Amino acid sequence: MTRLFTGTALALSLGAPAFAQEVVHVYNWSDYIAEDTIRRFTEETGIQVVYDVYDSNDVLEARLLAGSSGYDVVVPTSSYLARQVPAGVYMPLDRSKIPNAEGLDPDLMEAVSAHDPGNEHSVIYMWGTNGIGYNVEMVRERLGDDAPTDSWALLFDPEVTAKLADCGISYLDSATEMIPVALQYLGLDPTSTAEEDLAQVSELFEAVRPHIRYFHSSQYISDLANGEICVAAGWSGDVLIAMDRAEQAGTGAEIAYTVPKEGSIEWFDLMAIPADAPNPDNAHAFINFILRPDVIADVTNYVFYPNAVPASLEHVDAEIKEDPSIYPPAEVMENLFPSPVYAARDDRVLTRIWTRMRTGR
Ligand code: SPD
Repeated sequence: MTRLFTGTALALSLGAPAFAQEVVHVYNWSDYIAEDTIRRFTEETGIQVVYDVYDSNDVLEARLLAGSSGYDVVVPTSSYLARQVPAGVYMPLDRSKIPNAEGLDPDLMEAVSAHDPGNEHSVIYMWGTNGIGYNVEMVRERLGDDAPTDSWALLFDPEVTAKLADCGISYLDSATEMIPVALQYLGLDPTSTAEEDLAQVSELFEAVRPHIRYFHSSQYISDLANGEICVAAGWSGDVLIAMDRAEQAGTGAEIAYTVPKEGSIEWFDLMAIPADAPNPDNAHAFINFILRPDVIADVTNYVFYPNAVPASLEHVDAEIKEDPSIYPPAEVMENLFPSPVYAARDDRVLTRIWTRMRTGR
């Protein structure tokens, strides 16, 4: 989906004289920016924004590796950026053009430097967790009060999923996330690529496959909100968006989010500039604007993901700051592991397992 956030396209199509209009092409995750962020940026800088969205790191990576994507700012997850940097996908950031980066949390940036050495190519946009979104009543009706809502069993135990199949289970369409959390559920190393471990995952997938309604990484937001599905493997903020939509629509659906007790993924999405970006100065200006405390706070308030700018907290709504689904408490944080970085050869193995899960072949 592409959106042009100004009236210039219309003016040109009506035959207005051509003039050099500054532009920045941004490619970001869907449901990941506040309603007025882009408009405010254009009002303040005069730079138009062409804004496209995706819901998969693999889609973003394919476009970047093909080259000449035309994008100036992209938002990969750190574990993907880690393997894209050595492939020369990104330009080093010019920090003199991003003074607001000074306000980034040094501990979080240090954590991310494991994937982007020296934080040379990226700054943190938002971070979050993988977990389970579920419809409290629909799950209780089928599994009773003892439903394992604090466990990956809700998604991976075939006896459980068989009982939920009729109300709808969705999985993220992401091998690099669903396989690590399945390994975690099995009590194995979530980063393992050992043949025998992955064989156990394949067996598990085979058993639950008939009970999964679909594999998609953004459709679950509206489907959870309107009761089309009852359980979703999802990302923290997106499940909170579903909760919010259910409330706004007055559907009465009570949606909850849980980070399973077995442990889960903590991930960071980063802003970066492709090496062949056509408008690198505007890209730096966009990133600098986003990192302004009031601007990034608005995004957090709208998308329910934490950002990495501590000074933004004074602008973040109290109920968001205090929500443990958004800012996990220490005991949950201790149980999180970073998204694994996969080499190309491991990727092929994971993709094969995932294709079989999705298609049965
Ligand atoms: N709607 C925005 C979702 C952002 C999800 N980021 C991906 C994290 C991958 N581990």
